[in-house]
Amino acid sequence: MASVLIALGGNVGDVRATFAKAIPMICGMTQAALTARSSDYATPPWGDEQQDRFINACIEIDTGLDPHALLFVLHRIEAKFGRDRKSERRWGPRPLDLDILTYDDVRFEKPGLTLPHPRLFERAFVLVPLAEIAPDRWIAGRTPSAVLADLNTTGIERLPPLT
Ligand code: A4P
Ligand code: MG
Repeated sequence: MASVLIALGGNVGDVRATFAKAIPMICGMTQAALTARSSDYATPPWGDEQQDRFINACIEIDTGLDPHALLFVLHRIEAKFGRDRKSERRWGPRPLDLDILTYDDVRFEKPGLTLPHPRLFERAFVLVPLAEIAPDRWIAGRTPSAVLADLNTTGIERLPPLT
């Protein structure tokens, strides 16, 4: 089994309801156990600022799927929640984005999949939820809590659990 950290994001529709349905679907479709789930966070849009704020979260799962099979399943789940990659712009609005942040200590760069996620350490919207569940995890020689200390987290708001 591999320990995998996954980032969830979205800003179209009821994203928190989407996460609540997508997380059990991820576990079911990858035969995975959920080992950690962060809070949901409201985050200012990054990259393309002309869009609604996002909701972001991170989860940790244990799965037997290899990285490419896992990404294939994650893309299928994104599509089930209405994501259409052909009609969207880079860093633009989307109902659900599922990125593999880390897969055990695997490091590779292949067409369509780079591990750890190449832009992980630039993004407070990823690192704030990640630091909640894995603050001291060594990822390519760094830890989320240490990197986060140097990033601007203005406007990121931790949301109370849904009742
Ligand atoms: N890919 C390569 N490595 C990976 C990996 N480790 N995990 C490939 C997942 N995918 C990986 O992804 C493009 C391609 O990257 C995939 O087909 C896969 O083969 P994508 O998610 O369609 O691309 P993207 O989203 O346009 O680009 P990128 O750089 O992944 O950006 P984001 O972060 O996903 O951008 N602001 C806030 N506050 N919160 C957000 O969640 N998200 C975005 C979307 C922009 N601004 C945001 C947020
Ligand atoms: Mg992405």
